[in-house]
Amino acid sequence: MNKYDAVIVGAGFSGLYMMHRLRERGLSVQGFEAGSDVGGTWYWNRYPGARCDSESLSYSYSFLPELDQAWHWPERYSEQPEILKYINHVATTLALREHFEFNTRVSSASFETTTNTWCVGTEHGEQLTARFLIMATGCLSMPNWPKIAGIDDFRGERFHTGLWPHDGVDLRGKRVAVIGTGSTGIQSIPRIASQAEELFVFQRTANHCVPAHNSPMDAEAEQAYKSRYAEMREAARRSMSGDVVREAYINIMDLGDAELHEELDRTWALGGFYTQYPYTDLLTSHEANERVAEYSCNHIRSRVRDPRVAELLCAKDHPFATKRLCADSFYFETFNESHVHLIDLKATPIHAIEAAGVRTSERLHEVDVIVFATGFDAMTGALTRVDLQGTQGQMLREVWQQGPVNYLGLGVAGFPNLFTVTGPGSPSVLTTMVSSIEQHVEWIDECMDWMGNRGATRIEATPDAQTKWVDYVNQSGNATLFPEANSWYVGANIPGKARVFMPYVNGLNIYRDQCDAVADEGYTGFEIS
Ligand code: NA7
Repeated sequence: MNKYDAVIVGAGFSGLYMMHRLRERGLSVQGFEAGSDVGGTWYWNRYPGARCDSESLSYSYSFLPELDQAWHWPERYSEQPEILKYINHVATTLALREHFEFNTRVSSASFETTTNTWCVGTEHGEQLTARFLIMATGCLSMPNWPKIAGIDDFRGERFHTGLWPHDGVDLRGKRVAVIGTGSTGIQSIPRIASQAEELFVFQRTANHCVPAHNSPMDAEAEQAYKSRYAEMREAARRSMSGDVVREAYINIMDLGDAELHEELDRTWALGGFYTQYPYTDLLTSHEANERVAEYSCNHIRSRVRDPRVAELLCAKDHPFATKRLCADSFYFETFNESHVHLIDLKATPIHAIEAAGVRTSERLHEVDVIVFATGFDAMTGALTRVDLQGTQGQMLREVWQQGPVNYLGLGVAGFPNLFTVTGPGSPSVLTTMVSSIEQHVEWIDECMDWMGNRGATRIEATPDAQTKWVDYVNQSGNATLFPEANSWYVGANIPGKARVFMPYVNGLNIYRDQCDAVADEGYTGFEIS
């Protein structure tokens, strides 16, 4: 059986950087990736309109300053092919591909207490051992196919946005159903509408949405950013959001109606997360939140001609930004087109999928194609699908049945030498992902280096540190409005999943300091031997 210092699972932004760091220190590392090439999220999500909702100049690695200067991002927010091109370039330049085995899922891993190593198995039956197992498997990588009766009876074609065919799908002249109106639905629906002969959008819950205001990259702004890149990167590292936006400096409840309106006009004109980050009380005060939600709905009402449709598109069942805020590019205007129909599943739920289309309580909608924009088993799905077995033979999926537990979002008691990159209990999805990924990868690498220098072979979160961390993460989350929404943040999109608010809400800056303090104090909360 081949023996390695580490196994890395996943070749997205996380796995590639992890591989680079460990290889740079001369460790022997084997990577596995389910896809046929690198890219992770940006490899799989090739649906029409797939675009990052963090700005291009900040959504990239910060450890390649020369590439920062040389790389040109054509748009303010990058489309999937541009990001994949960047990741491919990095993988080629740093010669990372050769350390990964592609088209290969890791299916099992069990910890051997006698040797302090992980025995890792793949779906192809390979077995190998490694001192460390690093799960760089992403937060949104396990597609969710809803359990709708008759789904296999459908005669037409069906696609999940997160598993979109590499050579695209020709929707011209077709009658298309899109099920789901989260970020993915909202990005893809305008593009699909531009091709389809007829489009039926099946909406279960209207989502809060802000304009993206994507545009070609402004040459002057790009130059100005590049001239201060190092400073921008440092500011991002020290921020709550992992991005260079001004944060938490306005209290909504301190503003009168006219002032607030003017303020929201300003942030709506900037678009994207600029509409969320400036406000201190947006996610803690119902009253503040409702004022913003009302402004947002009025924005929608001004863009959609049919008042009945406009009302259906206004999110009313959860506070603003407590589900992942969606960034739209002409989403609402799409419903002004005569071939686009909005079906309100609250009024007329889907009963079944039949050979000819989607049957709601009202009627059969005959279609040629069904697009499932139904999201992911987020944050835990990619970890619990692997048979990860700890020191007592326990499976991670059993340990996490009532919700994920871990320490710092990095390590799990009973699973020594296992690290999760951007695991639940870390800031991850509430930040610009690449910033959080880099923080985790660097922390893990430094920890492994520290252990190596001391001849330590085993590190494990203590149950006590884990309990305290989980309580702290839960309490912090519960002090906000986030848990009120039936979002993937709380696992509500997956039937039977425990309802726990999973991300860490206090910001990347505070989190980073906490992780650094743990390391500086000799990895308190971990047992090292
Ligand atoms: P999301 O945000 O989880 O959205 C999934 C959508 O699919 C959402 O509107 C769901 O409605 C809907 N859905 C899920 N299951 C069903 C069933 N059974 N019937 C009808 N509608 C359903 O996933 P996305 O892919 O859009 O975005 C995921 C993240 O990727 C995003 O937040 C960004 O961070 C990138 P619901 O709201 O649950 O009622």
